[in-house]
Amino acid sequence: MAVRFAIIGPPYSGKTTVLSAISGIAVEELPEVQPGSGSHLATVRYLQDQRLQALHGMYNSKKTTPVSFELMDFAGFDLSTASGREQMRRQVADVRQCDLLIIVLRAFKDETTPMYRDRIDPQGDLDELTEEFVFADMEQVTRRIEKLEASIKKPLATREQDKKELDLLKRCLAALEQGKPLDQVPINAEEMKMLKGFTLLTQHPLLVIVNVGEDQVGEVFDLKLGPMIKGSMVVAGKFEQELWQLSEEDRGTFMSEAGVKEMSQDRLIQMGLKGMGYILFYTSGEDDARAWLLEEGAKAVVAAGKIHSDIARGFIRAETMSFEDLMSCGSEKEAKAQGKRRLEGKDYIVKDGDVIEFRFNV
Ligand SMILES: Nc1nc2c(ncn2[C@@H]2O[C@H](COP(=O)(O)OP(=O)(O)OP(=O)(O)O)[C@@H](O)[C@H]2O)c(=O)[nH]1
Ligand SMILES: [Mg+2]
Repeated sequence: MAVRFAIIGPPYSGKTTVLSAISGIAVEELPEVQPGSGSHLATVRYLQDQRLQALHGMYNSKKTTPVSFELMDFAGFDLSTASGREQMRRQVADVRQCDLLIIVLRAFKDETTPMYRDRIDPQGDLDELTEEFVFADMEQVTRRIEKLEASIKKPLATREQDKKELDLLKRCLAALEQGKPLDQVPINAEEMKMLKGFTLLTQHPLLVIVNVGEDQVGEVFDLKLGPMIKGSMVVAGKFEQELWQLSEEDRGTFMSEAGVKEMSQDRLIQMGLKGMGYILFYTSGEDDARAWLLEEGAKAVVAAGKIHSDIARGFIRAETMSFEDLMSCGSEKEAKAQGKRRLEGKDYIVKDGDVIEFRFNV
């Protein structure tokens, strides 16, 4: 399944606008998940990948294939009413299935857009939401603890395993009660597997986007993010959404006038990859310059398998250059001449930005 980002936050914070600003897809064209639900699922192609663009330029490839991600935009979480909380509960099951959660907070001022809780308060909105996540996880963990406590009293075959799980969950609950994210709880590999099935919200990497108006670009938002949040960025959602409709040249003019240095797609994806523990490697040639997504720490043979299972099966070697070496040499030929192209085996740990040609035999 594709890697999926959830876009969540209070009502009217500009989640759908930000989705459009990140993906370049106009709001009217966003596909709805369930008609009338107000949630959308869009595919964002990482077109602003600068390394990929540079490879395309160097190899003069006929095409480029960026990595893509799914962005799932949810209806606003209204924690101020019972029905809103109920609606949030229903949506949380889908949020849990996402790989990365992006919280969009409103900082823009606009009289025509209703204000959640009659205020514009990004810090307050963030604290409310993260607290709610901790509660939701505590509830889930507590339910399971109760079940396990009952079951270990019985002479079941699963008793030893249940005891281990109970011990783990009690430690997790204690951390949650102190508002600590679970990545601060010492958890071994076996326990990690047990915990995975719960898809707890606070175990997801969380990022924050502060959605500002054009007039607020450059303003500093000194948010207290807390230990749960992996990173934050300011995005002028509505402004950037409109930029996609312009020619490249006009876009540049508008951006410098507003003081917007870069489009947000690149920064968000970089931050997201880091938060999730993914890297990118590349394959490049006359036909196609292509980016591939890989788990950090994965071996060359695993990278080969991302392209095709045959390449992994018949793996001989991975001819590897770092992106920086390749660029500083100016061409693949020169990189080879300078000994910058390494012959790596199956167990080589692929690095972010490696440009690889796999040799295989099937
Ligand atoms: N002025 C201004 N308006 C914005 C900005 N971002 C969003 N809006 C407006 O705010 C309104 C709500 O934006 P949406 O993107 O639909 O907000 P949302 O968070 O998806 O809303 P729900 O899904 O209903 O919770 C729209 O009319 C947007 O045009 C902004 O940066 N500046
Ligand atoms: Mg929306």
